[in-house]
Amino acid sequence: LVLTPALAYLGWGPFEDAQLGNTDFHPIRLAEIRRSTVLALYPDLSRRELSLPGAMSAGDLAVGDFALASDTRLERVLDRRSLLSRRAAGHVAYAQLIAANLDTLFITTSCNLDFNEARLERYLAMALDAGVTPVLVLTKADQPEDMDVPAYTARAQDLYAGLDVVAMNAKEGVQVAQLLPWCGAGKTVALVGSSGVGKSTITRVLTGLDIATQDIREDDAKGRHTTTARSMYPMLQGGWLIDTPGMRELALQDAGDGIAALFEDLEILAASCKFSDCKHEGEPGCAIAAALTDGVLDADRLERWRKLQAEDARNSESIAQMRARGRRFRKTVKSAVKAKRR
Ligand SMILES: Nc1nc2c(ncn2[C@@H]2O[C@H](COP(=O)(O)OP(=O)(O)OP(=O)(O)O)[C@@H](O)[C@H]2O)c(=O)[nH]1
Ligand SMILES: [Mg+2]
Ligand SMILES: [Zn+2]
Repeated sequence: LVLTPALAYLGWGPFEDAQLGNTDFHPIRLAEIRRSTVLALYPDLSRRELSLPGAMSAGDLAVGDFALASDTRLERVLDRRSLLSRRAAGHVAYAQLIAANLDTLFITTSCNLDFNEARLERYLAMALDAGVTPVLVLTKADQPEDMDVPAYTARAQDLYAGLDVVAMNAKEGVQVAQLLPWCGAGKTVALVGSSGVGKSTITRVLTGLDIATQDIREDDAKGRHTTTARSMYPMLQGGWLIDTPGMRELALQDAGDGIAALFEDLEILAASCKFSDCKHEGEPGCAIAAALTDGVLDADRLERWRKLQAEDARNSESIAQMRARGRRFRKTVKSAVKAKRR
């Protein structure tokens, strides 16, 4: 298989080409994951609903995945360039896949009560962990609450050195056009954020499609979860856009690298504490404590870093434990079967 213009249009590149041996299957991209089927885009731009092979479940797949398929069935998912995932809600610890093969993540929040540093840092850590460029999109700049838009922008920029922050009224096409530098042929971007912040409003502008949006509740500025599935759409200017349902919470897992990247300045600072295992809880020679005293470190940000680290460690550990439990269980079954044979 060789890269063709039609395949390049889907976002297919040399990374995908290199994974193909001789195959008679069609190269495709997943536009939607359903309960037990997927919606696939073919290079001729036809969309087909495909069944899954027995060994594959919808939970193993992400919108944006590149894959090989027959006319009716998905056959093989290719290695991903990037993958966003979170810890799924509920008791059983498992990773929920959000989107694959992204270049950029539009982390969306409004200039109102939705703006929350701790939550935005979770999205940022998730993106950085996956090697995806984060862009912070501030919507409802036409109706800011409690402070002016430059103040929201400044707070957003303080989250991460060099972070691109774009403020807009998402209902105005010319303002949404500020996002075009991250869009265009061959690019894939996704929108994430709380319900009601305007993800689908932005999607309508960038795709020209009539996607459902809905007013938010007056009393608490919260949305109504209008979008219910993650879907990938072609953008007017080229490239692909993934709209996602609003998330109530984002629990991280195995995102240690992303957290370290987001708080790199604190990691560097902590490395110069006197004790290499310094917990920054009053030990002598603590560089973090010194920075707090000097006023160069924000106590709230330090607290958020520690909370995020602790949570990630807890969640990642329980997954490792679960895997270990699974291995022990399989071993027990195996030896029981062996004993029976004997
Ligand atoms: N004034 C104003 N209204 C906006 C803006 N962005 C979105 N809205 C409105 O906010 C409401 C919610 O927008 P949606 O695009 O449906 O929000 P969403 O993020 O897709 O929400 P979910 O699908 O529930 O996750 C709609 O009534 C939009 O018209 C904005 O920048 N300014
Ligand atoms: Mg929506
Ligand atoms: Zn210390």
